[in-house]
Amino acid sequence: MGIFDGKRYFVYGDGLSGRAAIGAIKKCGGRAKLYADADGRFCEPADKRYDGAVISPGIRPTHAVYEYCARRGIRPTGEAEIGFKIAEERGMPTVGVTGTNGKTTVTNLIAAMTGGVACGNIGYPVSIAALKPQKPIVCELSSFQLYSSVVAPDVAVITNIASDHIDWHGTAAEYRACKCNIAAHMRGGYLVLGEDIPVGALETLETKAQIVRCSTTNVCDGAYISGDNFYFMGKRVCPTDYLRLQGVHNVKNALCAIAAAMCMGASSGDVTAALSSAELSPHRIRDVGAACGKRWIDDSKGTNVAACLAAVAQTSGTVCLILGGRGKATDFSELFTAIDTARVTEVVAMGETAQAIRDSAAGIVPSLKLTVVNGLNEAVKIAAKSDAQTVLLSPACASFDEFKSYAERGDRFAAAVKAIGGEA
Ligand code: UMA
Repeated sequence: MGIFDGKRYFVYGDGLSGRAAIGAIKKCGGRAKLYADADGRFCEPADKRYDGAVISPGIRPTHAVYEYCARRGIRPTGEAEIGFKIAEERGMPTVGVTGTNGKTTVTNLIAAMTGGVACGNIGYPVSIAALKPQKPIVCELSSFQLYSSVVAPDVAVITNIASDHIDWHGTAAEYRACKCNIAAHMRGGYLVLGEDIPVGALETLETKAQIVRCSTTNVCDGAYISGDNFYFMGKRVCPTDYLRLQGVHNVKNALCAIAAAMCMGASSGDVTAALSSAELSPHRIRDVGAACGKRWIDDSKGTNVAACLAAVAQTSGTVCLILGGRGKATDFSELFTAIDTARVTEVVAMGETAQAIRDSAAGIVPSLKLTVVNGLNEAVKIAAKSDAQTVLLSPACASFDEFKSYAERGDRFAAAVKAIGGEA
């Protein structure tokens, strides 16, 4: 296949997506060279004639590579765009899923409901998935990917919009605008909107797609709950208690998935089977055992305020909340304004954001008991002494100040709980 026949790209970023893009472009007839920062500095491509630049999602808009492309008239793009182009060329149906939270759960559910392959930001590059035997592509798309890539899925989903990644995008408006990009280039098809999208958050949304709504409370043109059943466009799908995943946020995730999958032609049977066999993502509100007379919950994947609040809502009894890590220009006042201090009786703040968390709590909930610690192990030791019934690690921050990933942070949390006597 030669959709990149005669095309020359440079790929910037030697990570998962950069290496996948190199392979995909070459397999499809093009030429591509890989570059990445050397000693923390921009490494200028040697050759000057390129048809495009594939820039990795972790690279910020302020990086010199974007300025380099602008100066030379080279169009910046992303690995997701390469993947979607290949999928489209091969006639594979495509779904794109974005949003602040719930992306991975919704992506996995839609893939299960449609017999598709879950890929993208989830850790499996879409440009690899698109070259495998034909199946529907169900791609999780981050705001970073939607900054550089032009995609036009058959069905797009925006699960919800809250505040995240402000350090990367510069402003909340820019972050929201990138989310809206998921539907900006669609030539038809469907755009599924989850119910937690604040009025005004889609101010830049322009799309030719048909809007499909989701609601836990009202009958709507899309997926909704009536009585104890899930419905789609007036047709009963299945009882709500078929959904294996717990928590209101997962009911909202399920509605998005039902709407997207049924827009793709999935049957009630396909949808029901997927809802009743769904597995929780690792490190998302996972009980890792009992120790020191309390339950310990790993929500290391809770890397923003909205995710943390959803985790608190799903946790029972009084809670000692472990917060902190690497900030994303996070506004912790959103957390302390919303938090119920009758339930969250204690906070342990760790990592680079510990002082900002302490300052924010002191201004809004001065009576809340809060301890600043150096790192996760110390946080676990302090939490073990609290009076709360549950200890919840839901940091509302990225992990990169102390760990390689949120998964490593969650694994280390579980190990620390085990070390103080944790039992399943
Ligand atoms: N690099 C530079 N200069 C920089 C930054 C990076 O040269 O300033 C280069 C380095 O060579 C480095 C490489 O870029 O090795 C890393 O690229 P990357 O950070 O874009 O990461 P990838 O390995 O390509 O993984 C990316 C996504 N990473 C990010 O968006 C940060 C992965 O999402 C995704 O799974 C993968 O593509 C496949 O699609 C991770 C993520 O944390 C899990 N996503 C964020 C999130 O979910 O919150 C958005």
